[in-house]
Amino acid sequence: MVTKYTFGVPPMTEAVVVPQPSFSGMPTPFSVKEEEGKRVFSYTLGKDDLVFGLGEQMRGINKRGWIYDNWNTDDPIITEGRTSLYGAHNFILVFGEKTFGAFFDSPARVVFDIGYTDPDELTVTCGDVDVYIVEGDSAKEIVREFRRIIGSSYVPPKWAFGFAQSKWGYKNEDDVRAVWKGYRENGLPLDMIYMDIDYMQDYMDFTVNKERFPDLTALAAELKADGVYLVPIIDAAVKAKEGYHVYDDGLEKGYFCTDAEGKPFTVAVWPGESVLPDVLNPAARLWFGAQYKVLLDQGIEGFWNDMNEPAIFYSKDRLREAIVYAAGELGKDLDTDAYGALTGKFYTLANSMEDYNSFYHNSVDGRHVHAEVHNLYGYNMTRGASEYFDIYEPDRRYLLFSRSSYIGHHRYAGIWTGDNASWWSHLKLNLAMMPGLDMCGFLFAGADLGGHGGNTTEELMLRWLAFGIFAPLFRNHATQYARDQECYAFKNIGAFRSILNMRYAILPYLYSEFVKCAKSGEMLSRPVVFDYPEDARARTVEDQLMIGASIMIAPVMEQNAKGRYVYVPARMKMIRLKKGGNAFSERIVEKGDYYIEVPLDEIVFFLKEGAVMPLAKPAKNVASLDETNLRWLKFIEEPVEYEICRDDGFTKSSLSNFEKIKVEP
Ligand code: MIG
Repeated sequence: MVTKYTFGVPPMTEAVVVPQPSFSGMPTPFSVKEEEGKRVFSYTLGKDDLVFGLGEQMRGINKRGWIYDNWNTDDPIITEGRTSLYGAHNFILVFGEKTFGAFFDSPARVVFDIGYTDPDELTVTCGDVDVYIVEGDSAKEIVREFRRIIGSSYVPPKWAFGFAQSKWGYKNEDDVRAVWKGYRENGLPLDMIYMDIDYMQDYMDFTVNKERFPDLTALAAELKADGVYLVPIIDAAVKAKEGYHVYDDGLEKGYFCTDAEGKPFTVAVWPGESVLPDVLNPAARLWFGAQYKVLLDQGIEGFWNDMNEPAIFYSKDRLREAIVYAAGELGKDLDTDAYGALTGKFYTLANSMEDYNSFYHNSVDGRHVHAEVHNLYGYNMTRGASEYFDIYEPDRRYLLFSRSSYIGHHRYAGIWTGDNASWWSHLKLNLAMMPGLDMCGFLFAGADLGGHGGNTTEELMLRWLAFGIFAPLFRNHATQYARDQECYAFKNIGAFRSILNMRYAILPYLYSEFVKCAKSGEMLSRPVVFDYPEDARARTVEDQLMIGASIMIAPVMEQNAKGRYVYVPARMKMIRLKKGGNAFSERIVEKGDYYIEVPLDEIVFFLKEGAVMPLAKPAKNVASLDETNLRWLKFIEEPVEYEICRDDGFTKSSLSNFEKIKVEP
């Protein structure tokens, strides 16, 4: 059951698609007060209450004990003290004395203090907001109920569940071919190669640099014949250059964000001086989406949207102010305070609140200054593309995901979690985010495997992939400043082959479970306690997850570890996948603690009692996966039925094709 309470006049977000009657008054169990023009919602947590949710955010699966500032932010230095990332997913689930969900639907800043200021107090501070209190008999039911009102999740084409290689720094056709060759010649599976900003002409969206990529259509076709899709990046900002058709056309139509006087607001991002498409205006949104056509026409079927917080390196006005200030310091003998003030003028140019308060949107519900609707930008940029795909080829599913997002976005596309680093702690953070994202509808999600910033190692890469095989978005991506981290760039290629192959072996399971969950609102990845709510130990598990209906995973996430301890909350069957999934061993384990050894080329997971899981023979790509001759992992005494998705892999209309397979003990 959902109860909606409205405070003030929050801007429209279209996060919720099943309309709810609106009440005024106390959003029980929260109390509310006004403080400095803000609303503060409070709830006293029970001593042992856990708090889940918040999608893409810092810290553990249980969010209690930290403060979270939901304001979409492009900042790639993701250290433990951070409070904002690239997404704003304002749903929490309190699990304990009372178990309930709460969604704070406001596209401006929303701060969740979850036992940070006072260990027993949960406070949520924001401006005008719709608060949805979600009740149900269990955590799972509450999530189902929330997911029901926000609408069902995006399902990409099936090939998007294959393995993807990406790196900022593939500059031309030869670089792309080298990656393709590197995978194929080493017998490593591959379904996608990503194209980062260097494929464009001067970082202009929807252009292709002809010297570097003389014939993208031919290249895309050649790779696709081998089951490898090219996936180009699209940035939010449009280069402000006369003669560039996207700029000229958008300008003429009035589709860019404007300053207080109504003139296009210019910012500097990758293309240099740029303007921001006003994606909160439905006409401008669709117009921007329609630009993807030039790439679709060249055989491209997947995109990743970047820089859409929107990220701003600096604005001309602010830069001028800083330069004027610096000029005023010229010839002075600066002390350290003066030096700090001077450098501060430049350090704070990026993503400044001053800029976010200086431009406007023509939204469906009127004119808004950007800061009031900030968290909606990436969502609507991405929605525009999705809306256009529906026109371009209505029944076809395209791969689409974005860096920045808000709840509602999950209906149109997936997300990746931005610029993580090649740190073991970020592998753990990746795991911890998955269930929170799931609660907010973001099933097609994943992190840059191996880490984006900094240098990875063979061991970290392998362990990260071994976790990543259970995440829907399975992409190795890194910055141009990092050492090579393609799987063939390492010494022990055999171990990489084994782990990547296992992804394909479990793909029929992962994909079938994904499609079921996207439609039903069930969670694909869950905290262990959601399946074992009465188990006190399960409440504290921070490094294991339930994945789909049948299994629990427990990845190794420590350097030099030969294995790890696992908490098994009930009788299960331990499965050890070996040799790329071509072989496995199994052992029944009772509830309790176990130390498991996990060599770098193996994966250990746990099958629930009464459950089965299909296993395919590994393949070089999704297209050549043989799903007719499945093997079965099973922990059953009676025959059970397993529903497997038998869609064609790319149409929306075939998604409901499931086959019920009877599995004998
Ligand atoms: O300012 O396009 O998160 O994945 O490789 C950096 C270059 C811009 C940030 C993205 C990252 C991508 C990079 N981009």
